Amino acid sequence: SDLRIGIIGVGAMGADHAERVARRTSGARLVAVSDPDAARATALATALDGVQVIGDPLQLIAEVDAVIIASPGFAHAEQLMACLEHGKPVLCEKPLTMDAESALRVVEAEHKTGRSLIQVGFMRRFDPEYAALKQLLDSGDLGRTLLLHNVHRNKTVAETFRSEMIVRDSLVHEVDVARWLFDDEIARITVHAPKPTSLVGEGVLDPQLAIFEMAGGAIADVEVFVNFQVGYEVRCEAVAEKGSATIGLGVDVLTRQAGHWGGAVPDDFRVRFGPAYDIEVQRWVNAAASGGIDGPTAWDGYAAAAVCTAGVQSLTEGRPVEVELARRSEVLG
Ligand code: ISE
Repeated sequence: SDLRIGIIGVGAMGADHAERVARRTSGARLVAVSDPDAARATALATALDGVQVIGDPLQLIAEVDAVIIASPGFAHAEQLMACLEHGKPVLCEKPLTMDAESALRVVEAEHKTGRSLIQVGFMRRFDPEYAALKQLLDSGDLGRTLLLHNVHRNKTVAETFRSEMIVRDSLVHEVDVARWLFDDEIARITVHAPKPTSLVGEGVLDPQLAIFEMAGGAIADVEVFVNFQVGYEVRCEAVAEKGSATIGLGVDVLTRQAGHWGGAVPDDFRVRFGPAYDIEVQRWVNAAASGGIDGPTAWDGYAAAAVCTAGVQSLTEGRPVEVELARRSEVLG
């Protein structure tokens, strides 16, 4: 029988997942949603058949088979702990939690259950282009990977999206991409900020330019610019010993018309990464049906949080900051 899914937080991403689970995921049924904005939750539940609104997110966790957490990052720690207590598989949107310390507590609590219950929403690992890039780099055809150049731009973001959120909510994706593509930890991070665009609120450092120094000696650079105005763009070029590979060029449909050539730039990540989210959720549902996960782990969420904690410090102090990461073997035995 279908896995009964509950979603906590039905803002942009939660609503997108609700629609995905309700209409495009097999083996799963959306049965409940929870959101502090009751009107928003009710509107969504009414639009999708057979969905109950449960005010208290912790009660929702108790009542469903598996949970998707799409609430703001600051709410994740408590909700994740409740999922662990109830033994419920959970797909948690990034960031896992707000800082390294709270993320490590989640990893330790999961470890105590003896199960893998937490999957982190680093959906890029499921994007067909990123997956092909990973496969190419792992094949060894290009030799060892030396550098990554990344570009990450949003059209605009809400006013609440301050400098630290650019690190924790946007840059965190490249943190995971670098760890995953290099299969290595980030040892040191530097986050630079040029004089900000005039199109953001006072004090917001946008764009930012980050440098990740990997433990094994490779380097990744990242431009994050969340008020780019044009549209949503994510690109990654890997430079290896015998060649380079680039994804995210968005050259799907190239037109030539009226003296111009070009294509479209999507408005946001729900469009660009739509197929990745579909694959991510379907695979998670399949795994959750037998009580587990199939993707980035709580440890990956913790490692990314540790890098972002150092990243926020680098941004504030204007210097490179060493990443403090617990020893995996000590935490996970
Ligand atoms: C957003 O929160 C996301 O997670 C998107 O994937 C990211 O690209 C974007 O920059 C964030 O605003």
